[in-house]
Amino acid sequence: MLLHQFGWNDFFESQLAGAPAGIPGRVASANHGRFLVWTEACEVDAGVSGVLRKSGALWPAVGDWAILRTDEAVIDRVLTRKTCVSRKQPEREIREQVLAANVDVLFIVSGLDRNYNPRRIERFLVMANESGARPVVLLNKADLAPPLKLDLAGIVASVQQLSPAITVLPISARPITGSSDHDLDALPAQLAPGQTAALIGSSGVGKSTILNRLLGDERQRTTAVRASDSRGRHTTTTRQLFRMPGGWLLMDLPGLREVQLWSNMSNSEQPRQNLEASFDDIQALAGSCRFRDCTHTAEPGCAVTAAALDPARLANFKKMQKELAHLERRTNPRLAKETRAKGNAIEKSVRQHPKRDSS
Ligand SMILES: Nc1nc2c(ncn2[C@@H]2O[C@H](COP(=O)(O)OP(=O)(O)OP(=O)(O)O)[C@@H](O)[C@H]2O)c(=O)[nH]1
Ligand SMILES: [Mg+2]
Ligand SMILES: [Zn+2]
Repeated sequence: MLLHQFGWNDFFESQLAGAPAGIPGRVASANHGRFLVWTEACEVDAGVSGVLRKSGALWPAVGDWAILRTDEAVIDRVLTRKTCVSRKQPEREIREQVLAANVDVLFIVSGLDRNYNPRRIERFLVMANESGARPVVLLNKADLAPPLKLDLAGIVASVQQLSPAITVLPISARPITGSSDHDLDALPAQLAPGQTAALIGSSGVGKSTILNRLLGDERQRTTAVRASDSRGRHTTTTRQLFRMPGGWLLMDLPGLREVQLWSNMSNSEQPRQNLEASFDDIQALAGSCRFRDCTHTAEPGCAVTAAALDPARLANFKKMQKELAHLERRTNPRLAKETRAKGNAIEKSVRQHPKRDSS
């Protein structure tokens, strides 16, 4: 019964059939190879079994469902994830870093101060799309709109335009005296009991302040941003899951300096399709490109390059496209070979087709 309050459902239950006995629990925080796991009976500080360590099977991440030994605080197995928020590790090494597992709603938090950057929001939307979680953009610090003379309605509309299907909420984690405008009530309304959300964004955008306000308790430390450029101080340093009033779960994450994309290269078409799916306007135009697998770079008859898109948005799309192509070549040599062959075929086809326009 209690497990459902931590987000347990049929998707995870079905993975127990035929498996050796163990105790399921949710990973609530991680610290240097030790994991705080919530089980039905208690909170356990657990390690990871030697077999799991060596096997290369799923390594526990915050939000995961883990199977513990019945007689020892040891994780033997991590259940298949429903969703997974990942990025490429910031170092040169080409590796996935899982930021949050089994998240239903990804709160993409942006400050309305000098942190605001639509290109970064676009990048987070691609990340959300890749993860399987539903993105909700939170434009925090709405209380600063009047003193900063911001056109709040205009900003909300322009973020909404980035992807018409998403939810965009202007909020203020600092209560505005004498007003209930932009309060945080809209957040719990995005989740059903047992569902999980995570707060993602740069340092200083107010993720921990939002969590504290919703909890009604100063559980997480917060620090003022630098006045000159609104940059945060990287106050939160561990990923941690919290149980919220109303029965949903919320994960606070450390602020991200870099958001390099990660993609599971199970299918060579997939990363490109996922990227296009976060750019509705580009996706709609791509259908009219002469080549079905047009990369919208230098192909003739490309409807995307011919359209009057915001140049900054198109440049951001192309930057991410390059990043994913690079990742693909580095992680899958077979795909790299296929890509080369496809490139040769396109070149041949271009040579055979007389140019119909000058794009
Ligand atoms: N004016 C205003 N300030 C806010 C609001 N929300 C948060 N802040 C302030 O912004 C600063 C940074 O807030 P944090 O909650 O520490 O930011 P964070 O996103 O958790 O930062 P990291 O943990 O470093 O990633 C604090 O001084 C907060 O009081 C808001 O709605 N309005
Ligand atoms: Mg924080
Ligand atoms: Zn094209």
